[in-house]
This record gives sequence, C-alpha cells and structure tokens, in this order.
Amino acid sequence: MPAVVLIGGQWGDEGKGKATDLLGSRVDYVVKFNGGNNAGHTVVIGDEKYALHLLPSGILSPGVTPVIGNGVVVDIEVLFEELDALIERDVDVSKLLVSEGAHVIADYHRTVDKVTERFLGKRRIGTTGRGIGPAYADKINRVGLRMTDLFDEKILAEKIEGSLDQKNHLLVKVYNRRAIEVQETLDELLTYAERLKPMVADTGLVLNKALDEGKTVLFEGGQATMLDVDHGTYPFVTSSNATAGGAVTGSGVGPTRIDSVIGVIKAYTTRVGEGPFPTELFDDDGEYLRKTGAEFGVTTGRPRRCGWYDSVIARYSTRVNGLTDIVLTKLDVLTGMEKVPVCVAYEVDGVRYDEMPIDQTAFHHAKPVYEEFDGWWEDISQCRTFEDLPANAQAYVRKLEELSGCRISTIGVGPRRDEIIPVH
Ligand code: 2SA
Ligand code: GDP
Ligand code: MG
Repeated sequence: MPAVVLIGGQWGDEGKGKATDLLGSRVDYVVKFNGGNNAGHTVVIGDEKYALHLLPSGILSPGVTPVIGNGVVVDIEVLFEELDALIERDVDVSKLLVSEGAHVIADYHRTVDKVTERFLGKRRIGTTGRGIGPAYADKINRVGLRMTDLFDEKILAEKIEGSLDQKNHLLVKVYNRRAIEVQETLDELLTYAERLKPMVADTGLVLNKALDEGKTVLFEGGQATMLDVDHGTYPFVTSSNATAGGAVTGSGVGPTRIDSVIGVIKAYTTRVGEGPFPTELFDDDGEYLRKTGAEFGVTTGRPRRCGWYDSVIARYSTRVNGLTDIVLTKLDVLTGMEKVPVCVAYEVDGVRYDEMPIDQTAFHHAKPVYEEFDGWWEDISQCRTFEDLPANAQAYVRKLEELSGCRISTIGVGPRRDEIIPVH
C-alpha cells in the first residue's frame, strides 16, 4: 500500500487524527492536502494528548516526514506556534516540508472571514474564523499569496497590493471598517521568511520520487466529505476539496498512483457550524452523545451537534471517495443505549430517497427513515478482537457495513492508540 488516502466520511471530527497516527509507524510521509488551521485533530499517546490544527497528525510519528501540500492554506504564525509547542514537548519537527505553492493566510483574510460572517447574520456558515474561505477565494481569483512569494519582497508587496485592492473597498464602503495598509501585512510576512525558507520545497516532486523508490505516503484529509466545496452540503461547507480527489490536486501526485482510500466514519454523526443535518438529535440522546463522546470543537471549543448514524451519507461517501475501507470510530460511545437507531433512507414530502438527494432543498427537508438495533451495556474499551464485542455490537457493525457499501476494517473503541479492533 504505497499511496493511501485517508479522509473524513461525514462532517468532520470522525477521528482522522488517531487513524493517521495509527498508520504513522508504517508510513514514510504524511501529507496534508487541503484546509488549514480550521482542522482540529486530537491524538492521545499514552498519557499525552496532542491537539493539532495545521500540521499533519503524522508529525507525531518518529521517522515520518510531514508534508504540507500545495492544496493547503497556511497561517504562518500558527504554523510556528504549533511547531514551537511540539518542540517544547520534545517532538522532532525538523523534517517538515511545506509546498512552495501552498497559499498564505494573511491578517486580512482572518478579518474578512469574521466580518463576512457577522454581516451574513442568519445566513452565516458558522466558519472557524481562521480566514480559510477568503484565502481560498483569493487563490481562485488569482490574487493569492504563495509561500514562494515570501522570498521576493518586491513581488510580495505587489501581490499584497493586488489582493487588498478590492478588499479595502469592501471593508471601508460596505463593512464600515478601516482599510488595511499594504505595509502592515508586508512587514508581518517578511518576518517569517527566514525561518520558513529551509522548510519550503517542491513537495510534488519529493512525493513522486518517494513513491518511485517504493516509499509509503499517507494523504491525510482535513474536514470531511460533507464539508467538501463540491460534494458537501453547499454552501454550508469549507472552501477546499476534502474528498479523496483533493489528495491528488492538493499534492501533485497523480490519481493512478493512489492504491487505497480509507474513510474514517463515526458510529454516530456530528457536525459543527450551520447547515442541514437530517439525523440531528435535540433530546437527551443527543446530549448523551455529546457528553460521552466529548463532542466539542478542537479548534474553537464549540459544542458539536450530534445525531444517529446516517447510512445515506456513508453510502454517498463510499461513492464519491471510492472508499476501499472504513475505519469505524467511537463505537464505545454508544455503549449503554437501549436502542440504537440507524438512518437507512430519507423521506421528503412522501417520497423515499435511498441515495443523497441532489436537490439541496430536498436535503434540507429530509426526514430520516430509521431502523432500530438493540444496544449493549458491556464496557467494550478492552475488546481487541471482533469476537470480543457483545453480540449486539457485532450485529450493529455488520449492519453498518452492509448499509454503507464498504468493508469496515478497523473499529475504534476508545481515544487511546491501543483502543482499536482490526476486523479483517
Ligand atoms: P471554515 O472555517 O471556512 O472551514 O468553516 C466552514 C465550515 O466547515 C466547518 N469546519 C469544521 N467542521 C468540523 N471540524 C472542523 N475542525 C475543528 C474540529 C472545528 C472546531 O476539529 O473540531 O474546532 O470548531 C472544521 N473546520 C471547519 C465549519 O464548522 C463550517 O461549517
Ligand atoms: P478529526 O478531526 O477527525 O481528527 O477528529 P477530532 O480529533 O477532532 O475528534 C475526534 C475525537 O475522538 C478526539 O478527541 C479523539 O481522541 C477521539 N477518538 C478517536 N477515536 C475514538 C474512539 O474510537 N473512541 C472514543 N471514545 N474516542 C475516539
Ligand atoms: Mg477535528
């Protein structure tokens, strides 16, 4: 398995960080290919807990070369802060490579993100406020700043000016804010150049050469399928391709080189931010999942919205990502529930949908059609084989596998590294 893509199959926070960390000892490179410091990955190693935002989770595995690919948007101040925090905990970060084509999140991107959300009011997306959307908007508008621009002051100044042109107009005339000076941003970004320079590389070339040499590369997705700008619940999405295709465009490695695609999917569903969520629970069961599953944002601390497993979404994820395997996480959180409902289809105005409705309005009005399964009471965090699981938990997993259309090859039964069950 030389090139493996690992992505979130729902709305994020499925446990991708832990899954990456588990594979870490078997891979040579871990590549972040989309998003920025809006991501939040928690990895628990022994008694140590690490929360990563911008860096790939593979940075915690000794021997792994972590790579920030061209598809990522980088807040350089946050990058240095995260690196310094890891250095303080004796993690070796010296191998980190950053693509010269990755885009820079500047101060004005954060400002525009926050101001726009406030302006949108009821129509807000519920972004993380990290400047992600505005940085990607500049990339697509061809007025973005790339890593490589930081090493040429004249070009950088010109590009900042080009990028601020329309933004200042908007900030002053529409949002009633002060204009941002080119010099402020220029001064800030130039202070990063020296430390950044040794990390910046042609990462697409590095990764292709590594694959030529038979090395193993893991592509770690940020956010998730339903937050993908093309395949998610648009406009309530992030601004990058979080699906498997993003691994290709966001890294410079061609699709024919990818060997497998792992979807990390939670045994129930969560979402942070605004947007439709058919199986969302507003009752004690939802509160139970939030408390037991510790469902709070790693980046913003926001409580996550919780609901039952949605197999329409899992099937959709299997399809748009071409999943070869599912890592099913957080099965332990369902312990103690008398009945565990699973959404098998939707109903919209009396019409049954077995697949994701392409019409956004239909998805907004989708009512889940549930099948109920018997729960289990036994503590499963000590189970290490499939047969160790209580019969009802086994039946639940088998049913999810059948409904999701992809084999479940690993089950998570706790946050720690060793709390997993290999299935096949
Ligand atoms: P943005 O900031 O432009 O990417 O926000 C757009 C939408 O994408 C959602 N989003 C996320 N959803 C789940 N987890 C994310 N990462 C953090 C975590 C989130 C946090 O791991 O907990 O701490 O709040 C993440 N990042 C972006 C976001 O909620 C918007 O709906
Ligand atoms: P990511 O964004 O997909 O990397 O996921 P997050 O780190 O934001 O959220 C997943 C949370 O679940 C983290 O706190 C993990 O430590 C935790 N976790 C991962 N797998 C399991 C599991 O199988 N069981 C339990 N109880 N927690 C898990
Ligand atoms: Mg997360």
